[in-house]
Amino acid sequence: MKGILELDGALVAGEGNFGIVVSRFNDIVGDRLLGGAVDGLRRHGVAAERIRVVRVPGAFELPVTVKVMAESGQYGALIALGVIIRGATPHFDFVAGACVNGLNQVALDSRVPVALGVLTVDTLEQAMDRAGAKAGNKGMEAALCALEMADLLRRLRHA
Ligand code: INI
Repeated sequence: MKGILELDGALVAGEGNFGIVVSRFNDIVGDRLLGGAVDGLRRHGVAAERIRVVRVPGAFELPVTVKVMAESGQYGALIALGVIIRGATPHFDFVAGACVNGLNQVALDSRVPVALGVLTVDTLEQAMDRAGAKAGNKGMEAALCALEMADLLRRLRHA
């Protein structure tokens, strides 16, 4: 619109490193999310040397790990990948809630964008569908979000 400053992020490699934290729990799916995320970054020109992959036991461990990385000042954006599958007990809700709320808090506190590539699903089939089968690859989507947000926040800081 005329006279109005509009800003958004571009899907560019930009500068700084990209950190990917992936949980080993349900790693048959997690590895596919990781492949999608790395592919998304590489296809947009991010050199392999600028990508760091860190593995944690489960989704519950993602926030503290992402927080330490965010506080290091080495990353333009971080990508959290995991798979939480609903079981017969309330455990799913506790793990999923702590994970998603924790990741959000890290992004707000650190001002480093955190892309949420954590699947919360009812079945392994739903997870596979979202990790490269019928419903795209949420790891790839998270990587594109990380690229866009890294560029947007860089622009906002310099606007
Ligand atoms: N971790 C996951 O990443 N996904 C799950 O589905 C899951 N379930 O269902 O229990 C899960 N639990 C482990 C949790 O993330 C921690 O690693 C564990 O509690 C140790 O802190």
